[in-house]
Amino acid sequence: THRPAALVSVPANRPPAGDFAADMLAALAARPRCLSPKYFYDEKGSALFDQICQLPEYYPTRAELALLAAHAAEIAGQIGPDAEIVEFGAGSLRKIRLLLDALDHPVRYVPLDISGAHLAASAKALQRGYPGLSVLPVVADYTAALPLPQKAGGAARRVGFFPGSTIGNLSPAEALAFLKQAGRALRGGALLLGVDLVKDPSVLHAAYNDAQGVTAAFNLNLLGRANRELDADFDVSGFVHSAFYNAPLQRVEMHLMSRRAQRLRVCGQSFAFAEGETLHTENSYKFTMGGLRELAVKAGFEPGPAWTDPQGQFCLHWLQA
Ligand code: AVJ
Repeated sequence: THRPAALVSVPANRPPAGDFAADMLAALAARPRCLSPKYFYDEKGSALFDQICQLPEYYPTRAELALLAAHAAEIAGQIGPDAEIVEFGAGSLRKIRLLLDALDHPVRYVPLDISGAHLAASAKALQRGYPGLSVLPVVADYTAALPLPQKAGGAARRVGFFPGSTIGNLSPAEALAFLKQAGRALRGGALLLGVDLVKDPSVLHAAYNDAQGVTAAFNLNLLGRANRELDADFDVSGFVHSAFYNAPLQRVEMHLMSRRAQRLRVCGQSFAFAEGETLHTENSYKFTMGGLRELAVKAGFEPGPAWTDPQGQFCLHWLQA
């Protein structure tokens, strides 16, 4: 395919929404104590997450990459020529390469991510490999609002890519609201959505309790981040990583559990933790094929083909917007 000469890459320059200090104070004052997982992703957290994706126990990344590699041509056929691709929660931009390599003349790629420095570096590296593609990184909390630029001139359609089962971080109500919003932004195009599937709880448990302790470090980094960025004095060794599958709610929960009764200060305010008390840091919802399609229909999409592996670990859904 012939690509135009190198187009300009606009640097990531929008401040991410969200207020770590205010949200942490609110979480500590609430019962139960619960904080959004978006605060995991400072530079250190983003690097730890990339390490999680390489862990032997953490199957979702490998399963999804294998699906993308196996079905790239078919997916590219669904996307069609001259498309603009918008990726939500783009991270290190590994998965998109499999799609870009299969696509017929993609016009523009717009990765959205909350982690600014990480996104800028990844976008720069991607741009080097695809000199003819316009790459426009946008730093954004896409769960709060979708600050999408106008569709690129010359783009036949706009297709969203939301891989990694990141949608599993949202409650069912939030996921529905996000999908409705994404559907409006992508109308006339489609969303390629990757979701982790309900499976044997022991497999899920291992994926979030890896032997090397990387997931524990990722979870505990939230307290380190608070100490670095907020006026906080968490004793990181006074908390332990706790992750388990909540079967009735179809989700893995991650918590930081206090090892002992302790007091700490954040932004001049004092808080107490009892022994065993937790800060709930993440939900990771798991889906069934039917459940996801039902959710997509509710949000106004028309489900198309879905690609899954023989073990039923992970699923990529094509949803017409
Ligand atoms: C990026 C939200 C999809 O839920 O599996 C990995 C984050 N947390 N290990 C997930 C995560 C602990 C991940 N998502």
